[in-house]
Amino acid sequence: MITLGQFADVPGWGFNASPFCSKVETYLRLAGLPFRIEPTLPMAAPKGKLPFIIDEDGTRIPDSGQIIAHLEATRGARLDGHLTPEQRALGHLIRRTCEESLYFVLLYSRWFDPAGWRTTRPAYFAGMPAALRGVVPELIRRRLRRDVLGQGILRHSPEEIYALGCADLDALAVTLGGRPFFLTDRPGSVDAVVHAFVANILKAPVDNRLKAHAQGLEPLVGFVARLDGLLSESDAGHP
Ligand SMILES: N[C@@H](CCC(=O)N[C@@H](CS)C(=O)NCC(=O)O)C(=O)O
Repeated sequence: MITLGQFADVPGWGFNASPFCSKVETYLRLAGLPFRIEPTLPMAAPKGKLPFIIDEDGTRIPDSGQIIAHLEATRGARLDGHLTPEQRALGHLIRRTCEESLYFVLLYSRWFDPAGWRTTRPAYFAGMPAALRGVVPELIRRRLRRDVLGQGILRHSPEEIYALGCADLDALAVTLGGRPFFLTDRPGSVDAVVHAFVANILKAPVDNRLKAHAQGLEPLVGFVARLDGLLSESDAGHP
């Protein structure tokens, strides 16, 4: 069976706070591939980031995109085999919007927006021994600050950062329009990507302009509900 190495779900949230981990978990559930979750930390991952998988032959594969490419190549193109080159290209652009743009707004909202940090700090580190809980969160935050300053988003004002994220959400909502899924009438891996980000924004108990904006975008709210329904059905079929 495939082993999925990822963060443990956040206590009280009931889902994975990492959209990259959530993406692979959703892909596996939609594809109907049996897997087990191994809660772990980034230092155990081949490239120092989560998620990674350990395939049945023991191969360790990091990076959510590479994991899905590997599974599509070795398990009979479960979700994306029917896509045309144009649909694949559009999927690529949608994925990049989520992972290379919206992700950093999400990161800001949880680690650097003071209101977000007041919620995420106790939630993310609840399971940590008290002696470490006073130090480790600030150490991680310091490294993340360096990362997002380098990436650039932290150089903007809070208003500008949230405006960037809302523009990504608007573009996703318009791209989806009245269709059930992003590329065809059945879910593909890009739907697992968008779901991972938008559901995370909608469901996390972190209130900010990004979440309020997402709540007002009916196509995206409906999309998350639709995919949640499919995931419940696929879980029922694979106990
Ligand atoms: N390109 C990677 C990104 C994975 C990623 O950024 N994971 C974050 C969690 S959302 C992580 O492990 N961060 C730990 C760290 O930076 O130390 C993928 O698609 O899997």
